Amino acid sequence: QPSEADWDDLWEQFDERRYLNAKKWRVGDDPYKLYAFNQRESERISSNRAVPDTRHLRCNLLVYCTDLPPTSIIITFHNEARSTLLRTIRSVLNRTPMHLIQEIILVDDFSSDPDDCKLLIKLPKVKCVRNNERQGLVRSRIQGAGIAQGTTLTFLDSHCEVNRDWLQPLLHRVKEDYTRVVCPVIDIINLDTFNYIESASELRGGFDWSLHFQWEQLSPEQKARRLDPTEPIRTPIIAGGLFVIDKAWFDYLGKYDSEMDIWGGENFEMSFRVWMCGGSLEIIPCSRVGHVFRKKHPYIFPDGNTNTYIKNTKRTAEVWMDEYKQYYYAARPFALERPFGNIENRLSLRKNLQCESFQWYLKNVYPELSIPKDSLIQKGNIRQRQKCLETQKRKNQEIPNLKLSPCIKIKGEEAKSQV
Ligand code: LR7
Ligand code: MN
Repeated sequence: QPSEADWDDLWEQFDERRYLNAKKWRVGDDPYKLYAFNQRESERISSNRAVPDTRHLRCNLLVYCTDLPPTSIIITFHNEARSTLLRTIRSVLNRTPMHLIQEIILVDDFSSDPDDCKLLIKLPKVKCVRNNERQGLVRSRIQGAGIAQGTTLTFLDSHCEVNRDWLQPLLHRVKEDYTRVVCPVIDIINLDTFNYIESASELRGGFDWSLHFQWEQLSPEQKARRLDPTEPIRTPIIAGGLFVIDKAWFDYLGKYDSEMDIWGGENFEMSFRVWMCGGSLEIIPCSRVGHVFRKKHPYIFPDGNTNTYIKNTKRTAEVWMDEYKQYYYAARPFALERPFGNIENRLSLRKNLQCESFQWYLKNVYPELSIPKDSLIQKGNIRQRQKCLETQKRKNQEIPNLKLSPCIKIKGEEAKSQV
């Protein structure tokens, strides 16, 4: 670890004030306008600030492998505030043993100002690559992973602050078993005050059939079974932004679905894939990282928010959810008619990896997700005397024609709904 004096030298060379001052909030401007959090407050807070140690006391008793391999930290961003981006990096440099950092790879996803990223390469370990076109976070992460030299990849959002000893417990779990994909507990950095707030640790990731992510309390039984508060929590899904994965395992599992745009859905795709193809997901209570949670996106979605989310989740449903995708469509009928690109590659990936079925996932990983009884989608025939409503598949068209014709397709099944 560099000495205190060396650090001071480094920061002087970097000239933090110049970096921050060039893009400062100005009196009279709406401090929420550019980033959907309080830019003014963020700039008032030092990049070097301490954060409260939010870990359980018992975490101090744990001992981690001493020969953990260094990791490549990958941070992608599109028009991130300089103050938060810098604080993310500085918190990493301050609170991570240097020998565990292979490099910090910043992927600038075509932000308006290339200097946001470029000026940061003066900092130790920091590299910067820039997309010459907006790619979205998925392709940006693939890009970052592609140049990573470490044996593990550590992904972070661009507005985080890591807590004390955050990295060791994550790397330790992956070293023990490379098929584990592990996340810290995500503390809350308040978007108005930038206070660092401890979040509940007995939570895991869950979702509903519309593929909407939500944090879930552990059930009373799950809580009762946890004798040790430092024990990892197996989670059906990860929030998406903050995790460590073995690099070879990431590559082997098919990285990410590179056809996913801008934001959203990739955490479902990755979570289903990891579980169904032989890995596991867990949250490590002794690792804590703060994140600025926002209420809206500060950036533009070229194809629109909803369209993009639907495209990404529809690709997930089509590739990974088998017959259960009907419940996704029932929850999001709008998705039925939306284009979602070609999924051949992802289907053959799934086949080659010989992954389990979605039914297996539901049974073994997320039995709490109940199957809707009154789904909007019902099976049956629509019938008028001897005639039935039948579909005629048209070439090159997803939605078939409907017409009344003699009921030929009925095979013993009683019509459920009659006209
Ligand atoms: O076009 C883009 N290009 C990018 O590089 C759009 C975004 N980004 C970057 C962005 O600068 C940020 O660093 O991608 C990161 C995530 O975007 P945010 O911070 O605007 O979104 P978020 O915090 O709501 O994102 C959560 O869900 C996303 C779904 O696609 C990703 O998985 C994020 O990584 C994820 N963040 C977390 O998991 C942190 C905890 C939040 C929760 C729950
Ligand atoms: Mn974020």
